[in-house]
Amino acid sequence: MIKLYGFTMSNYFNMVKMALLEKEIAFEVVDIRGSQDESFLKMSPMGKVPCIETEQGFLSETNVILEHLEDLGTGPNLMPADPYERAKVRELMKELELYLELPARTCFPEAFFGGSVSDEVKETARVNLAKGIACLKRNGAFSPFVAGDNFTMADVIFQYSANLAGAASKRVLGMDLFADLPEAKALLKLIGERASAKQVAADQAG
Ligand SMILES: N[C@@H](CCC(=O)N[C@@H](CS)C(=O)NCC(=O)O)C(=O)O
Repeated sequence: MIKLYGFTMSNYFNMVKMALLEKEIAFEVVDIRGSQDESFLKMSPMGKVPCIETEQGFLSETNVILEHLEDLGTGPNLMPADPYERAKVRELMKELELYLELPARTCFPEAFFGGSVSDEVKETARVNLAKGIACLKRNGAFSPFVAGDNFTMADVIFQYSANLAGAASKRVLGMDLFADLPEAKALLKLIGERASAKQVAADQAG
């Protein structure tokens, strides 16, 4: 059985957990934080969570794990069969990580961990997040899911990036990240109603 390493407050961990639940793949959780311990680096070379342990070995990096789960070929399809459509979903997955998650993450120390970030970091985050949202507005379908009619791996990433990015932007930048993209707010709500999202939320609440 697949082992999922990480902790419930990690949004990346929750992406993989949602994908496992959606694809009805049996798994067990190993509650662990990322670290630079030699033993952990053997499982996850950058010392980050999540990583998974399969019968063949370990895998890290969330988008790679999500694609691997799809490649196992079981459960509901979370990627389109058509190569171009599949690539478009991958494009959105990448855009969400690079242009939404990562700029928002620069504000996390102040938003969630009791630290503070400099005005320079905030200004850079504000500019980059505005570009990321513009990209999502241009490239996302939101009909109702990020890539179109069907729930895909892009929605898995969207759910756990957009929720924290929205909260961090509000707290640190005083910015309503999705003011110009109400479809994103509606989609967060829609995905939040799925059984997988409810399970993730329940596990988070302990
Ligand atoms: N690129 C990684 C990022 C994962 C990540 O940043 N995980 C955080 C927890 S949400 C972590 O392990 N941080 C510990 C660290 O950076 O040392 C992925 O896609 O999985």
